[in-house]
Amino acid sequence: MVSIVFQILNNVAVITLNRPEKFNAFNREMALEFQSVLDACAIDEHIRCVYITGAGKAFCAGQDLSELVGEDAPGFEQILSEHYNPVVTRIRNLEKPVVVAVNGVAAGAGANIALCGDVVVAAVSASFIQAFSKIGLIPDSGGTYHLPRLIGWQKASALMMLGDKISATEAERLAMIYKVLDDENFAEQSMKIAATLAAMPTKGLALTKQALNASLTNNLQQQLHTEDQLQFAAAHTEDYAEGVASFLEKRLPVFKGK
Ligand code: LHQ
Repeated sequence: MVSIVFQILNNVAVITLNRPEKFNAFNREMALEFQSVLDACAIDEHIRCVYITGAGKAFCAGQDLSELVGEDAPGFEQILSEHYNPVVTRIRNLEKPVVVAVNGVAAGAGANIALCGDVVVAAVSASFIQAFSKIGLIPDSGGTYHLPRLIGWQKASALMMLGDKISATEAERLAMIYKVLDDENFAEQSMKIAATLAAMPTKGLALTKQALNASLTNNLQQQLHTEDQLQFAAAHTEDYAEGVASFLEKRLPVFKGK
């Protein structure tokens, strides 16, 4: 692995985008390595939360623009279908919570991949920019799907067209992200959130994620039906039994992610 650092700390998989000299911009290698570590997270049952961050100053500057020129440049169709779309799909379909810790600037596809997280936090000095319009492209990596749903049509439309860089504080105010955290102990504080999630009922969280995904396209009746089915599945997990037992026995629960 060259462009991604992959570590497992207790039950948290830490994925670090690791091309700091390029602000962690995506080249083909990084996109393929990212997919392969997300696949590893999906099948390893010891991993109960995934934490994604960037090495160095930036979170991710989107597509490495220097990869787009020259004879070996990948085609646009290849870039979306083989690089970004599989990453977005994997994060949204992963049956585990994904924390995205935006440690610095998140631009273009980097900004929109950040928005795929289940819990997105940012360092106070971080920023977000829908950089696409500045080079004549349209927002991709699920941005046109997630951003208007997160912050409303008008704000999304203006940010995508104007390409304004917004601060992490503004992103929090707009409800684009969950929370801003201090720069000083950002890694530690954001990892604490991941550790909390990793000790929770993993299957219940995965079913919650599934319900939220379905809600993006369901009507109310369909969603109530989805909740019926997913709640039934949650009620058959060991962690549900432990949750109720520990409450009645007035003790702390020990969830196993089963
Ligand atoms: C970079 C990059 C970068 C290479 C910073 N590439 N080197 C989908 C469909 C198909 C094809 C196209 O792409 C896509 C998806 C996309 O993501 S399109 C959008 C691509 N991204 C951008 O257009 C963002 C370009 N970068 C910027 O606007 C700025 O660099 C940001 C706002 C990210 C950071 O600005 P500053 O803090 O002022 O830093 P900087 O501009 O000085 O950059 C630092 C270094 O990182 C610099 O290298 P150098 O060797 O000069 O120090 C940049 O060249 C390099 N870098 N982004 N995307």
